[in-house]
Amino acid sequence: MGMKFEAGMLRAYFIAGTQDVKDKNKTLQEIAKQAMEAGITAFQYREKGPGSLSGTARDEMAADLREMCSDYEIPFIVDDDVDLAVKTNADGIHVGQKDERVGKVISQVGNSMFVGLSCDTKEQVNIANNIDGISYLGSGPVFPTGSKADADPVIGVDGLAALVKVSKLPVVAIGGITEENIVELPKTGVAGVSVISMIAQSDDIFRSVKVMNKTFQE
Ligand code: TZP
Ligand code: MG
Repeated sequence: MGMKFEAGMLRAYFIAGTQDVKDKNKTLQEIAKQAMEAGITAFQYREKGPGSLSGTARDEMAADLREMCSDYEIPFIVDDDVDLAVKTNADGIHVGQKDERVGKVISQVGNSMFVGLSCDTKEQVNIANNIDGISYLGSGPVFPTGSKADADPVIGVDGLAALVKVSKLPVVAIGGITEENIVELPKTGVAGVSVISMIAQSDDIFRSVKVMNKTFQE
């Protein structure tokens, strides 16, 4: 059994894979370690798209990051890959609408880890509301993102608020969130934000993580 899900885990949620490291003088492990020291509340390993690792290199990276999360007592969440999640003893798995169907994932992982699901529309949220075994929802992209080539259309701050309103589960915002536009999000009722570039490409990871935690402090 991994860490039990709590909504506070969604406050400052960092998502990253090797493809998100643009400064070739840095490693993903170095960036993740700084983010953990700075106080992120969850880490998702998402190795996907151009520049991502596969095979043994990916498994070794996952094992490194898994161990760091354990050391810092931060939930380790795997994007989209049940086998990798099971192999690494992940605390959680996150799936999208286009990934393996969430019901199948829930039955595969049982109660060994928690499950997060991305939802873009109110219809998807209503379906998720009636599925047992989902712990939290991720939104569709709130702002335009440079980190996902096949991202769904932007939903905007109003679209985000509409999803939160119908959701029975805590919602984490995603997509194009910066230290500037993050101030627009608490009024929507989201539990927090999940970001790639705001941390992976930050010139000051401590400052960036502090902004996330301060914006959503209880
Ligand atoms: N899903 C929807 S947008 C996105 C993902 C994985 C990318 C978010 O990255 P960034 O850099 O925080 O916009
Ligand atoms: Mg996905």
